[in-house]
Amino acid sequence: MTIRFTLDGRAVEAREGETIWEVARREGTTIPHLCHRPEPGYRPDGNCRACMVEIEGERVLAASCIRTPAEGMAVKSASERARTARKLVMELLVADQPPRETAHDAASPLWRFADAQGVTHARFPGRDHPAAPDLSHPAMAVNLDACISCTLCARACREVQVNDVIGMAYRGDHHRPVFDLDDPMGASTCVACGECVQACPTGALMPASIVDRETQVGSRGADESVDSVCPYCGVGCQISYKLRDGTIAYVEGRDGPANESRLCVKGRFGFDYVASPQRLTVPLIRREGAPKNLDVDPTNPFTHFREASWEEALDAAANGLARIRDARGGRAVAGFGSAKGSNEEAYLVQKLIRQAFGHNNVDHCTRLCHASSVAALMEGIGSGAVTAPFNDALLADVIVVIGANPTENHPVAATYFKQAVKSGAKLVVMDPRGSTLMMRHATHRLRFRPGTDVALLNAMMNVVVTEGLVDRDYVATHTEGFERMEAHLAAYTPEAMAERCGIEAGTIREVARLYATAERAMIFWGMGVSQHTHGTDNARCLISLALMTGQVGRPGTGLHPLRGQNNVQGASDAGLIPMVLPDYARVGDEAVRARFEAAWGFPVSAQPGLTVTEIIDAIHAGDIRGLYVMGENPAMSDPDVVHAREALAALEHLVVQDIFLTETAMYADVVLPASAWPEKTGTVTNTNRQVQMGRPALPPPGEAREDLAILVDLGRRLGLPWDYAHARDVFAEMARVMPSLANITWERLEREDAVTYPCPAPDAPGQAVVFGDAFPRAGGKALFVPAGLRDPAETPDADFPMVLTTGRQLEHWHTGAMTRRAGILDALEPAPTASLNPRTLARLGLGAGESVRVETRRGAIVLDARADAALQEDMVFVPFAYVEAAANVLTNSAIDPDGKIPEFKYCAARVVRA
Ligand SMILES: Nc1nc2c(c(=O)[nH]1)N[C@H]1C(S)=C(S)[C@@H](COP(=O)(O)OP(=O)(O)OC[C@H]3O[C@@H](n4cnc5c(=O)[nH]c(N)nc54)[C@H](O)[C@@H]3O)O[C@H]1N2
Ligand SMILES: Nc1nc2c(c(=O)[nH]1)N[C@H]1C(S)=C(S)[C@@H](COP(=O)(O)OP(=O)(O)OC[C@H]3O[C@@H](n4cnc5c(=O)[nH]c(N)nc54)[C@H](O)[C@@H]3O)O[C@H]1N2
Ligand SMILES: [Mo]
Repeated sequence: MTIRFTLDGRAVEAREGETIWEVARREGTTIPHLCHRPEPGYRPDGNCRACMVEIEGERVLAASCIRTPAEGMAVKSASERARTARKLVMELLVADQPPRETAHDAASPLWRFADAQGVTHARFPGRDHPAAPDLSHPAMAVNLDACISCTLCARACREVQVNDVIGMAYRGDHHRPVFDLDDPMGASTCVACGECVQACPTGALMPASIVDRETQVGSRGADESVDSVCPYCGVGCQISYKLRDGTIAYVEGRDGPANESRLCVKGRFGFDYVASPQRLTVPLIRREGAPKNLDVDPTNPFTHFREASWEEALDAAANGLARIRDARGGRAVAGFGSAKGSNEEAYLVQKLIRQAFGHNNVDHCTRLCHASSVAALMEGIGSGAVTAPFNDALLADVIVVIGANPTENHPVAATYFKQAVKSGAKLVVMDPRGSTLMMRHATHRLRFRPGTDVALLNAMMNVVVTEGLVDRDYVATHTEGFERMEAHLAAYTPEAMAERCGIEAGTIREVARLYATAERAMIFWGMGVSQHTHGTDNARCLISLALMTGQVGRPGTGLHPLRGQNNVQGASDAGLIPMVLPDYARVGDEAVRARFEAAWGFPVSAQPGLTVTEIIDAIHAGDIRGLYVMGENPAMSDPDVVHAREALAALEHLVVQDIFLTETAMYADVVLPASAWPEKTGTVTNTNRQVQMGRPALPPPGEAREDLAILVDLGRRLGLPWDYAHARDVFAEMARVMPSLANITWERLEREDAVTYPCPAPDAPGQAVVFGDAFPRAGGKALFVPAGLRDPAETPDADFPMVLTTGRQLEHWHTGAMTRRAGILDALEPAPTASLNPRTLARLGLGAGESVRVETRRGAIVLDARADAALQEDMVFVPFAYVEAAANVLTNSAIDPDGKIPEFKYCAARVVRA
């Protein structure tokens, strides 16, 4: 229904629910606004009165941000009365501000609108209680003397990000935002997403990087603003880099399809790694005889390396690999590509190995990540990507989050889950660790035993079957193999599984019913599901559960493995996988090879290549002698990393292309200094299947070069006839060989910034929800694949009585290569910790903060104990970001037979006083 009314004498239309302010904006009429933010998720509040308009026949003026028009209404936004009233409001607000010359944000909306209305100073006296600055947080400066109590920060914190840290307190003149119980911001439970800073219209809340520490004078002004995408996680938040004097002064969220202007602490405050003094700025060649170990100081690599020209370094890099190929055959060389780079880079890395070495020994961190999920999804539904975007959680009645910790690892996706709960959705969190913030928002918390997902999920499916909750129509029309599944499930009653998974049968029944009977339910999962020797089985169960209840293919339903790296979806799509070519085309399939051979003009090997951990083993066996690593840090991220490091040291020739002298680069023969994400052009694909455009804001430092250019030069030196001059040339080739990119062109991405695949037409939006009609399997039907119980590869015993689980923290990225060189992030989490239940600590006679030694059959590390009451008593959790206590010294390299993913989430350990 549309409402017709007039705005300043012009006939205009409003959609149902649209406010006068929104219609005015759409019509190009500027109405000042301070307490209102047009971004999705912000509720208009109408408290600041900066947006008042006159409505014919009404005695008082109306706040246009909350007022919806009525049919036939005559609205005057520019009448004398409206303008005078708005100007008075500004004068009153300005009276209470620090003077313009010492404003905390001279470019704030408040000062911009004041200027536009000719308000430079106030005729009224100001408040006499200026607040002292709160500089307790490393990322944000709080200066409440500029606060106008508009409540935007509180709405940002409570309603948009749903972190519930900021509240409005006190009365009258003293009404102002407080953190928790009026704590200093830095001592509060703030997770530093910075949404409040982005929302604040006055400079009361500012990124600390752009206010002077002494005077608190600052400005959000920037010389230039460059639109790009965040380089951290798979959410794919759109950002703007705000540049000043050739550096990134601060970052803001943009209204992208995945993030709708939201960001997390890393995407907002984690960019100074780019400017780290430890950036690689010149090519390096290992000094003759320098030992291959970790005794290299990344601030001074010249003990082990010498500077080289690009010519010399590229020759050395290529010749070393070519020599091995010519002497021992191409299979003696392998490659690791990157999920932190662009699609175009990933595509060229896989092509480089396939074309220059004639085989498929090329893989990347997807192997350590969702390889098992993808194996199960390909087998079950014929496609490895998500069936629906995470934002659709807002449409779901029931949301299941299993083995994922999105408040820390996909924080912006988590905001949608939390918002859904606020508006009534049920949230089921299944995780052995109760410590995840997501648990706090859950309506159903299942803190089950680690490694028992199959037992729990089979029991849930048993309930679905035995209680008649199967969606028989859906099963009949969209699936196959259900009878076998039904028979298989008979043994897995909740009563029989309760002890194994540590969850009462009644709870299992309740959650199964909740999911099965929901109108719309979505499942999100992460590494807690995938990183097991039975990871593929875990994912098979999730797929079966969704299929038998018909919870796929409609809005608000679906299967969503939350993809991890910013471009792991894209790198996988691009074929950076040893058994498949771009778009998951099997190397073993003759027709597939024929198609690629025709497109590429070189023979493609029919033999699947080796995976990340298999390559490490093949190095130990002497079968692989040369390795090219672009943008990965296996010397920290691989399981049983001492074994992996020994392999790196044993190589005849290792080429590492990175932005830092990582632990992996320390073993290199040639180090190629590359471009960080804000220094390059390229596309990335996020967890929602949204292909997005990344743009450069800065040049690479020193002699460092764009990754793509390095790759092309390396390819040429290996004899490849490559003439790509720009990322768009590579993208064009990708679009020719990858059906998934149909109707997505470089020009379109430059124009639209993001397009979801699959996309039906050049001018149509992509398909957000897929498989409503059929699955991309022969016959169009999805397949049920039963999974039985299997123990983790190494279970606790008398010597190693505890379970070690590893994972992440909000502030750090994987191996710490980037975030431990990001000042604010490292200040927030400066040192390695082992989380233990306080009762476990007491049993060991230890206190929080004391040093512990965590040991497994592979090694030992020493680090500080952290108390975490929500951890099970026989578990220890260690994040893997810290080289001084590298969690992967401890982990087990046993792999899942299908996904070939290692068991990062479970091995036997003991913890002792250090
Ligand atoms: N801050 C930050 N964010 C990141 C990353 C990062 O390094 N730092 N990395 C990115 C990447 S690549 C990825 S893949 C994602 C990973 O994101 P997540 O999947 O959230 O990763 P994890 O924290 O490793 O593990 C998730 C959860 O699995 C639980 N878990 C452990 N064992 C089991 C089990 O046996 N069963 C079940 N069901 N759960 C279990 C853990 O308690 C943990 O809460 O994060 C991405 N985002
Ligand atoms: N114990 C344990 N181990 C794990 C996991 C776990 O849960 N527990 N999780 C696993 C998972 S899910 C993943 S995804 C892997 C991640 O494993 P990795 O991918 O090895 O980890 P990152 O630290 O992200 O490494 C990325 C590297 O790329 C570099 N880099 C960043 N940007 C660029 C660029 O633009 N160009 C170039 N050339 N280099 C760049 C960084 O400096 C860094 O060295 O770790 C796995 N390992
Ligand atoms: Mo990952």
